[in-house]
Amino acid sequence: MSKQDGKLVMAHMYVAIVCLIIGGLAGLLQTLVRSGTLELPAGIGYYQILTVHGIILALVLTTFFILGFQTAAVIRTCGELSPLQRKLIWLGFWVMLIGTAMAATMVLLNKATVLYTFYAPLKAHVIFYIGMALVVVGSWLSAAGQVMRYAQWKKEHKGQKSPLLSYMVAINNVMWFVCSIGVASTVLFQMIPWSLGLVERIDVSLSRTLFWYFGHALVYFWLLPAYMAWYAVVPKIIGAKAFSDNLARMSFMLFLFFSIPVGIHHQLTEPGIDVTWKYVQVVLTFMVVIPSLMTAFSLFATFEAYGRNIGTKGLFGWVKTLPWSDARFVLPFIGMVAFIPGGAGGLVNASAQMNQVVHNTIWITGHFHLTVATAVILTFFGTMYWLIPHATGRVMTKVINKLAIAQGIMWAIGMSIMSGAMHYVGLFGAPRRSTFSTYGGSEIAAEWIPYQVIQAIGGTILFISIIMVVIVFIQLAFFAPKGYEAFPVSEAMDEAAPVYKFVENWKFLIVVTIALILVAYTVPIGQMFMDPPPGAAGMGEGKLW
Ligand code: HAS
Repeated sequence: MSKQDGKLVMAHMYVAIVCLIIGGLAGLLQTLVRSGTLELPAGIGYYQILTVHGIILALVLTTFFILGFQTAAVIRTCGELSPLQRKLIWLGFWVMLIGTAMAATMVLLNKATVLYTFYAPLKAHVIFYIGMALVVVGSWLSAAGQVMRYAQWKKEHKGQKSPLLSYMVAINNVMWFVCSIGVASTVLFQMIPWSLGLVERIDVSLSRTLFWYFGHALVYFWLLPAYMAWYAVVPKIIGAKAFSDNLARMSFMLFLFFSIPVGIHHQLTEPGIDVTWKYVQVVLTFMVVIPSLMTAFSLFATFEAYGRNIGTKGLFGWVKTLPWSDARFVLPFIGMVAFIPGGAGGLVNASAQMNQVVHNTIWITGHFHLTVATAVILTFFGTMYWLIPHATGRVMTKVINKLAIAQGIMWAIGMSIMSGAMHYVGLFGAPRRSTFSTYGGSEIAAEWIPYQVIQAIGGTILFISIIMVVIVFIQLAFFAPKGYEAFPVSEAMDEAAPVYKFVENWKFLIVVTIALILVAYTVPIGQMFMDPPPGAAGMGEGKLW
């Protein structure tokens, strides 16, 4: 990678690592406060810390890392950026950074304690909303730069199959453009006028629906870069070929179709949305599970085929052939394993009847700590461990590699303890998003306390793991020996097979995506305008339900 592109990628990584430190510290404080072991100093609220934790980790760290990684992936597979494309990505970076600074300032001043799901009825200072809007606009600019590079490649190689990684980046970005219109609309047309006092009331139901139209696709915006690494990078690291290029493209196409028209599965307990539309979106949610199952199949097939090719015997003999002493493999692998229970928990959440048991309990927090905070983030760490030396012209050493593996294992231990306790006690009704309380001496609430202590133990181990990530990062960025670390990209076993043309027919992809969104959302959103749910407009500001 050229020096100037290395700088561009690293700028994103620096922001991501700073976010990890701040957000991780906020997470540690939360588990300590929730378990009753720590009291925050006067003037700092539990929900303020929770807002910092959610926004900095779930929204800012992920977006910067993803856009940096995707930029590197497009450069690696399509070639150098044009000056215009590079400028667009830099512009996007700065706009996001300014937006983040504005939003963060308001949160620190306690003027935007609205959690990372910042829909109504919680209200923030207008500067917070403008800041978040800038983060979205900045991400559009950066994504546009990447998509332009992919389009340029397509133009220069008419009739040829595009590089898999760049195709995946294009899918993720198109999904991002379409879904972030939801959050942009609620911020621009509802939250900003409300926060400025231009309107007295806004429709809470509509605000939540527009947020979740964006919010569920957001989780796939996090997941797909991890899948990019699983499909296209990890096979190269183990010395294998990916199972199938066509299958990978097909799975990404299905994510584009089904990631967005499913947001109402976050609102299954809400009045004001007709049960028919909840049913439709639950069915679509089960459709979005299919590409994940295809991914699981493909990964097993890649690992097993490689092992058998080099002559291992027995049902699981191939497991021994995997590179267990290479952090670039071990961390994403732990992520894959975590995604099995994480995804299974998602199926529970999406099943309407079981959702009644787990909704708004700390089970949900357990679910997303397995999915985004383990499967995705461990894959991102594993990716960082070759991407940073690749961008800075250094190489991984044996000692750093060992530390990186230890970091991944610590993460797995800490998260199993914390997320396990969250899942378990969630089933006994322990609420999410609540600080330490005995609920007036309630016997049931007393049973939750030991599990909150277990969560704090897990959280502490995770924080130690974060310190290890920072050490590895600093080593790789500034002190590791100079050299050349490749950006690993694997070939597929069916490389020579003809590609299914429709997976790259963008008119077809966009028409199907929009048609499914219209089917899933036209009537429920229409009903909100024509027949607002009782009390929707009058829930008032500042209430936390
Ligand atoms: Fe979720 C809530 C349903 C996946 C994140 N989810 C959340 C929230 C977050 C989140 C952040 O239906 C909380 C939002 C909030 O603040 O309120 N989720 C699902 C479903 C899936 C799913 C059906 N979620 C994710 C992913 C996330 C994520 C991915 C982040 C990256 N989720 C829900 C629902 C709610 C929800 C409801 C709302 C609940 C409520 O009431 O509030 C599916 O996509 C999951 C499909 C995946 C699988 C697993 C396939 C397995 C694979 C592993 C391969 C591993 C291999 C390892 C091959 C079925 C791909 C090899 C191993 C060897 C041993 C060799």
